[in-house]
Amino acid sequence: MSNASYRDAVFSTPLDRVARFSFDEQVVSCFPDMIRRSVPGYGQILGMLGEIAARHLRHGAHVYDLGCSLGAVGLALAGRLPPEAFHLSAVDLSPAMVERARNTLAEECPNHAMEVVEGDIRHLDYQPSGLIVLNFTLQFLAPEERDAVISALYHALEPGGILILSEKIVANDEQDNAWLVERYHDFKRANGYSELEISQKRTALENVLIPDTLDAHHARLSGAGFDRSLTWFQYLNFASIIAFKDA
Ligand code: GEK
Repeated sequence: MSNASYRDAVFSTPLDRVARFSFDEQVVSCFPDMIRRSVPGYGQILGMLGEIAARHLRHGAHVYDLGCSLGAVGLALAGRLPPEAFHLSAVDLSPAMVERARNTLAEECPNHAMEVVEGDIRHLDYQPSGLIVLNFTLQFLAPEERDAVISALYHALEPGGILILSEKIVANDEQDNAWLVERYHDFKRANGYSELEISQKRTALENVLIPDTLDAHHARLSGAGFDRSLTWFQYLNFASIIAFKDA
């Protein structure tokens, strides 16, 4: 498959029944365009990830990128850190994503040690790591499966290690949430999505992407053993959290 990237028109035709959203070939080919136009702050989070890693990562540490899609986290880290600074395992459940990520990382960063593994983050045998990134991935697991994954990641982290967790979130207050969702739809309109695309994607993601509140995320991290967690980024109903395991 070529590495060509297309504009996201996945939800631009009126379908009789809107399929559940899945990470298939059609989504993969337009993925970079889709995520940039539909996740507020996506580029800023990736850019800052390199800075955070440069500050926190023990030299030569192992890094996980869980739910790597096309390998953007690996690209961001390799763009900021030299090859000897870290080695990375990028994991994704979707074979189409894994194939593209593997090609991209090998082509763009041949000197960095970055492997791409097809696997399910719910059942991985995690190795000790200094940094684990879940960039908009936990949200696709069923809510009842999230505690066990976060707990496994806490145990995999070395003392002094950090977890970066970026997620679509829901506000505690219904009125606040409605405002955030409305402005999020404005954000998508401003980025060229039509009313039909916005409403069809919303339907497709129903029951596939169930967001937690920031409070629920922090409580889960604390319950898993993390010593401290803070929301370091928020743009509308999208946020990124850093969680620390003390040295
Ligand atoms: C980025 N982090 O560009 N195990 C492994 N992968 C999974 C699982 C699972 N159980 N469930 C879903 N995925 C990326 C963006 S996208 C976010 C992450 C989005 C994978 C799924 O195949 C998809 O590639 C990814 O998680 C979510 O920084 O599409 O909004």
